[in-house]
Amino acid sequence: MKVERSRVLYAEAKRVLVGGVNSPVRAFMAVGGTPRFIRKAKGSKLTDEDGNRYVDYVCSWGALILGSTHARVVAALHAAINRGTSYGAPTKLETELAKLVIDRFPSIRKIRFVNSGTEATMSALRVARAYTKRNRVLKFEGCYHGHSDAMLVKGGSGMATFGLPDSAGVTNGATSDTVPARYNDLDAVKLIFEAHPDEVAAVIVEPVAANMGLVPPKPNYLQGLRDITKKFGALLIFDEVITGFRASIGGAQKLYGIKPDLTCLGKIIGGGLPVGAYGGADEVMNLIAPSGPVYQAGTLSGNPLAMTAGIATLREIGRPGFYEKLEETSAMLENGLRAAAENAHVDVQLTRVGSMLGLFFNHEAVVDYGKAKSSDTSAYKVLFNLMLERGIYLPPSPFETIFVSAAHTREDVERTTQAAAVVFQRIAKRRSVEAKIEPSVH
Ligand code: KE4
Repeated sequence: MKVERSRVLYAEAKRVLVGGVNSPVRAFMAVGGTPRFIRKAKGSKLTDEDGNRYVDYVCSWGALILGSTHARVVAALHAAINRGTSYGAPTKLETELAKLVIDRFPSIRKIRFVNSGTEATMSALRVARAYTKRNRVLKFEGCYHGHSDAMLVKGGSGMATFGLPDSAGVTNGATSDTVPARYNDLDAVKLIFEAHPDEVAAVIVEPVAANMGLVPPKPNYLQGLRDITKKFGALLIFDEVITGFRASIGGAQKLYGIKPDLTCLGKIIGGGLPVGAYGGADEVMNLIAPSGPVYQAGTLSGNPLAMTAGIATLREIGRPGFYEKLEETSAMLENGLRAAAENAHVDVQLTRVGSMLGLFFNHEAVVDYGKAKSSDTSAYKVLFNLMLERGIYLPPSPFETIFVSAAHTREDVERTTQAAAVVFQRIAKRRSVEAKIEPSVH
């Protein structure tokens, strides 16, 4: 596969953009090789600057549930752009998108739009602290809530240690009130609350963890978090930046029947344009400026183009049969990948919630970050690169999620699973050769 243009563009980019990219995962550090510079996209396909076409399973990290350049989203943006790109003043579009979200998320009565998922979670934590008048926040290892200081905390047993920064430039002070715990482990949460009964303002969780690979919640796990937070007077924050309108039309909270106190959204509600949002009950959200003492603001928050793309996208996914068709395509992909791995006798854990899939080279079920990290990430690197050569663009990291869009076709899935069958065989063969080389340790 020719990648000369991407190679040249990447070298040029690295002279002026940090690492040649504007978000680290795009640099292919986890999988090696040259990041593909994308020229255009349509439906389920990406085309790079060398003219190579790929079936896209990144979908802008989950934002593009319709696929790229959906006709009605494009038409709506064409009309909107002639009315201006930003006014710094309120528009009826923000109210319209807010209503479309609130209609599907009964836990949300008031919402605030921002420009990223990071802003959404950062602001939700701020208002939770103001509402409860408490300082500590509990998060789970392997869950990602954007890059605000308080969320960049090292893993480790939350009960014993305060949060330690997991990034340069983040002070101990910024993370000392962040308590990390293991995902899918209710006992750890109970111990933390029993140790700090009146100190925890909020528990923030990805209701389906999608940033350590895809790790679904264990049965009753989310209900357990709901019960514990209610018992101790802490708020439960669902970070549904990925799962919102993805896990179901009402997100993970509808799928699992849990009512959080605050919900963070992003990605799909902007249809691929920059957007985030957080929302909840009036009594919590009315603490935010200008109604209350919690300050939060944003120049481009609720901008007319993102609102337009979001409205057009939510209208499309509200059409009858949308999720049923997405479920059918996603199940076909899961079954095809599973059969390909089994035929090659390669131990793969496949997880799926709706149109989100996880693929771990592991012989045990992956239920938390520790288990995810124990997977064979070098095998994932081989899978990624051999599939890329075959025109299948998987997430360039074993700790991301494979996304299916409404634009993915039966042919896309068949092409993907046929490529995977060949690649898994190659991985199996590589492992059997390695096994012969490695000294037997007995
Ligand atoms: P942004 O600030 O990147 O818009 O959203 C942060 C965020 C918050 N919450 C969840 C559950 C998220 O998954 C994210 C961001 N997702 C990653 C991909 N897993 C964005 C990709 C990237 O960092 O380039």
